[in-house]
Amino acid sequence: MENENLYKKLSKRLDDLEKFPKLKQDKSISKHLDEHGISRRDFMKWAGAITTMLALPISFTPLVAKAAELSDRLPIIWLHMAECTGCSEALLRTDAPTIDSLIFDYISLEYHETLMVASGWQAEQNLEHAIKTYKDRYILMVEGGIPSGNFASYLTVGGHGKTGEESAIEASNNAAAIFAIGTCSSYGGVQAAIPNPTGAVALSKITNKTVINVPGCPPSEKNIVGTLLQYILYGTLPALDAYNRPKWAYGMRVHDLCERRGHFDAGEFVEEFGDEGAKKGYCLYKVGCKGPYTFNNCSKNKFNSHTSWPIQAGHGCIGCSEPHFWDTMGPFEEPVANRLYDTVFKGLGADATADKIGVGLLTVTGIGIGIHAAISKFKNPKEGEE
Ligand code: FSX
Ligand code: SF4
Ligand code: F3S
Repeated sequence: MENENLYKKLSKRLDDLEKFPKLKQDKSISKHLDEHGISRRDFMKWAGAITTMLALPISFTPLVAKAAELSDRLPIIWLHMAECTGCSEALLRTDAPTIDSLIFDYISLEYHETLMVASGWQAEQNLEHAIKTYKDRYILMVEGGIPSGNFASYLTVGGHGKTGEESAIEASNNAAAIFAIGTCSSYGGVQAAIPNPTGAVALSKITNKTVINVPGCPPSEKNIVGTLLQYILYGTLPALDAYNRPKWAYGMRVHDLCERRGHFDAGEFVEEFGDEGAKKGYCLYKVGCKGPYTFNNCSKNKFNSHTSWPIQAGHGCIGCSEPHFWDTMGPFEEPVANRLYDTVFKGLGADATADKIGVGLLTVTGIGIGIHAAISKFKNPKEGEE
């Protein structure tokens, strides 16, 4: 019954959205995909996978497909701040176009500095025009940390000499929904690492509006497109965790669904890169894996059309979707447990007892989860509908 009501509610939302004019495309998504050799069947299969990823019943697949179909009704403005453009690359640079990247092609991207043809004055004008025309209707996606305050001029773009901070504030003020794409925009990222010479901050620090964080350096294409489709479907914010990350994507730790987890539980570890354990695919904890402290769905979704992900490739997770990971998760190829034991969890043990790690670390990560859950409870949860 609950699902039936939700189904009706989402259908109604999509019907309303359908009444808005198409912003740019004069073709349907089926045609767009067809031109790239993707069949309707593949598209529905993809929609089914997204439905499951968004924690919706599989019977909602047609709705998710329709949401993708209607993704050209919502204008999107994508701003680049201080970063490496890896977030855009994650979405676009695959050897063959994926459905996720094709959706990105299909949406009405009004402004995207690295993809648009315009440059110079024309580019500035396009941004101003898009903000004015679609005021309070557009989705703002921002990639990169934002040099701010006295350091704002470190990011100055265009002939008008606007700082990134000014552009981001203006674009945020007029947006219907705001997504911080990537760890830099979500928390400051590598720019904000100590000593943070450009005063880089997260997008959420320069606006009072709610920012949905989609961290990862870079985030997976699935988490970017999933967040967009979730918004198209509901028209509201998703349920968020303590760091404003959508719970459907960042609700579990990398460690929880890791393919090497059996080895962790059995106490089978890679002792150094290239050893016998590495060849056998043992757990990477002792060579620095931060999967037990990192909330993200990489172990389930992987990257590049489900091809691989850091741990499958043989390196530990470096905690790239956690706040301040450059400062807190390093050194990347050493276990963090020593520091945790010696500081926060004084005296509980040390990594010198790493052979008993299964038990020892589980206690620590158990506490970690407890803390995470506690923060989520204390903070106003800003629950949306799931
Ligand atoms: Fe790079 Fe995006 Fe990392 Fe940051 O990604 S992949 S530095 S999250 O802002 O371009
Ligand atoms: Fe996987 Fe890392 Fe956990 Fe080992 S410590 S099971 S490699 S996430
Ligand atoms: Fe990042 Fe770790 Fe996933 S390093 S990509 S959160 S496996």
